[in-house]
Amino acid sequence: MSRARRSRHLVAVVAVLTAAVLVGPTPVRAGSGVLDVRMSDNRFGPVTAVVAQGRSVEFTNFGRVVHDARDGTGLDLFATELLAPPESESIGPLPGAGAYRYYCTFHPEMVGGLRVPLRASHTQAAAGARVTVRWAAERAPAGLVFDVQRRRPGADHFVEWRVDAIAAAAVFRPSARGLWTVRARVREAGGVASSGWSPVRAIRIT
Ligand SMILES: [Cu+2]
Repeated sequence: MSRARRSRHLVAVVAVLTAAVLVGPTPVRAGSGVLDVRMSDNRFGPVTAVVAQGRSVEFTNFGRVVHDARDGTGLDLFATELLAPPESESIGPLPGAGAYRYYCTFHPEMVGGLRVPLRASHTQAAAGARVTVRWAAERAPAGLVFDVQRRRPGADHFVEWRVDAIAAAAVFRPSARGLWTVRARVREAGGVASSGWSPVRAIRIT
């Protein structure tokens, strides 16, 4: 290989690596693993699965016919290729805490859900203590925001805590004692398309 060719080759490699860093999926963190979802004829298994923040999901076709898995939230977060058995494809990580429904293009009865929970630095704390509540592994990607709601002890409804949030976490410092619950979702910035609400995270203040 001539020097000129080699340097062109190197430039191309650097360009590809840079593009991978800029647009590639967020790497799965060490020890976080990947959630496996099976496709069969015609269902996903498990139908509803809990996925930790920052984890990817791998769909594998164990059936006899082609399937895919496509985001049904309206946020267009993922869509696998058409997977013929025994192909598999990973998607994600999902942007943050929420409930994400998805479906197969070819089989209307083939629907599934992914639930990403919130995390809290403490599930129990003294009044006035700082509890870090984290609804995403990373800040909101371009075009998306987080909504976070909390429910006071004894209250029958949630109220807004963060709206249009870009940050992935916040410090919660409640003074009222009792059981607080927090939930979050991912929403289109300036729009109404959103994930469903995440499973609630309970924090007991003593
Ligand atoms: Cu299908």
